[in-house]
Amino acid sequence: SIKEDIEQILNQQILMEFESSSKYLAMASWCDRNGFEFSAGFFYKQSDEERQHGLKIFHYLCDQGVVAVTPAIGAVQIEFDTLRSVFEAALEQEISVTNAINRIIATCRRENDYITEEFLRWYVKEQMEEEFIARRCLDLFNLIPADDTLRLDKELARVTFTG
Ligand code: OFO
Repeated sequence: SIKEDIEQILNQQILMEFESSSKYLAMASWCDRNGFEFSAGFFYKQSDEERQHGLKIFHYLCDQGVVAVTPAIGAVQIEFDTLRSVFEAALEQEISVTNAINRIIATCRRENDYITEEFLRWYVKEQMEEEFIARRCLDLFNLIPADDTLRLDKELARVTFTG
C-alpha cells in the first residue's frame, strides 16, 4: 500500500483539481453573463474535465485501500475585469497545478513510489496540453483589438477546439 505522505499529497491534489473545477465554473458563469458564449462553453468543459482529474486520483486512492478525502471547496473568485483577465487567471491556475504535480512526482521518487509516479504521468501530459492552450488563448489577446470582443470570443473557440 502507498505511504502516508503520498496519500496526503494525493488528497491535497484531489482538492486542488476540484478547486480548479470550481474556479472554471465561475469563469464559465462570468463569460456566460457577459455575452462570451464560446469562452463560456470552453470553461464549462474545463470545469467538467477538472472534476474528472480529481476523481481519477480519488479512485486511485480507493483502489490502494486508503481514504480518499471528499474535498471541501471554499469560495472562488466570481468577478473579473475583462475577458483577458479570465484567461490570465486560467493560465495561472494551470501553472500552479503543473507545479503541484511536479512536486508530487519528486516526492514519489524520494519514497521510491514508482507506481504512483507512473499513474501521474498522464497528468504531466495533460498539463502540457492545458498550458499550451491557455498560452495560445492569451496570444490572441495581443493579436485582436480588445474592443472586438465578439471576434475574440469566436477566435478563442477555435484555439480551444470548442467552436
Ligand atoms: Fe489542468 O488541472 Fe487538472 O490536471
